[in-house]
Amino acid sequence: MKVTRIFRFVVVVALVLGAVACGSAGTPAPSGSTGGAPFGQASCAPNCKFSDMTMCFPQLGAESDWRTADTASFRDEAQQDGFKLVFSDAQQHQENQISAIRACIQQGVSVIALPPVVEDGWDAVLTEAHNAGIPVIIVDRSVSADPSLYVSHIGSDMALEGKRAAAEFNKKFPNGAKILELSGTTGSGAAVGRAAGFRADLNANIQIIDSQTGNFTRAEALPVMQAFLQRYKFGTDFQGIFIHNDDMGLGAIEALKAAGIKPGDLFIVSVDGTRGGFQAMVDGWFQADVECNPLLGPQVAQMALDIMNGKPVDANVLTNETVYYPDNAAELLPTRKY
Ligand code: GYE
Repeated sequence: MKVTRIFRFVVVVALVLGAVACGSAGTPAPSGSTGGAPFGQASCAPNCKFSDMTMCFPQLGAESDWRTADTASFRDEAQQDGFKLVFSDAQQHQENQISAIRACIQQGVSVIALPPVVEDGWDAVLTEAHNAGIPVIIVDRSVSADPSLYVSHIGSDMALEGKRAAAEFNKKFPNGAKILELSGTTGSGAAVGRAAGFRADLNANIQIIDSQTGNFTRAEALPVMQAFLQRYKFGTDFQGIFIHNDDMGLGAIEALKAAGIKPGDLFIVSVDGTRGGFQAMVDGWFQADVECNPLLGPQVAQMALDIMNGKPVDANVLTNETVYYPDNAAELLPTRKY
């Protein structure tokens, strides 16, 4: 009896102390709570400066030139603005990203900017971040998790990129064709979106005879292209290839060259618009390169600061992009930043 009463007293005291501590420390109120500060608002709000910010950036890997430029964009921005960047490289493994996020939660970072390697499987760790009051911005690729678990997504419209690629094939082959697809990392927002957009807009007379992943890397695309060339006769069995990024395109070119295929023998459309992609257009291998901009650091940093200051932010911010062609690739190549 007595023990129960003491226990109750302890629980009540603990709850009151907890509430006071939360309030005074300025811990962000979970979204959906009534009357509290906007989710993610920091105790320095509304005057938080970049010097108050620690941004966790569990980068997904270093698989491509796009990724290298993306990493550099965040590092440069942190240096320029004077915020702390907690960087890690997950080497394309989701479990490494999850451990990195957990370490950031432990550390009590101000914000997490997450470029998710794949779309699924984030609910548990995003809930942990949410419960800890740490706002998450999903960067670059998308997640399938409930949108209430993160504040915003900043990145490219991957489906639109796929649609833009499809438009190039539709233009080139009005009477139909057979083509191959070299796809990005299985289950990644970038590959899923590009494949879906591509299929949605591709004319019915253009048939994708095979689609395999090259995991967005040059090294993995090479053997995939070699296997394609063994299985299908170029020109007769297929006339074009849709490639989900420039690095895989460069791997594919190596295999095509080795098989004696010449630039222009096949219609190739790639994605990213890296210097390597531009060079492939100059050399006649790519007939179009759909832009995907990796320089997301400045936008993400500004949004993170706005969240800390309790300012409202958009739930989805899409990057403005275009399509590049060989005709002015040589002229533009020296101006490319990645
Ligand atoms: O296209 C590719 C990279 O997620 C948009 O990932 C990004 C993609 C990009 O490896 O090169």
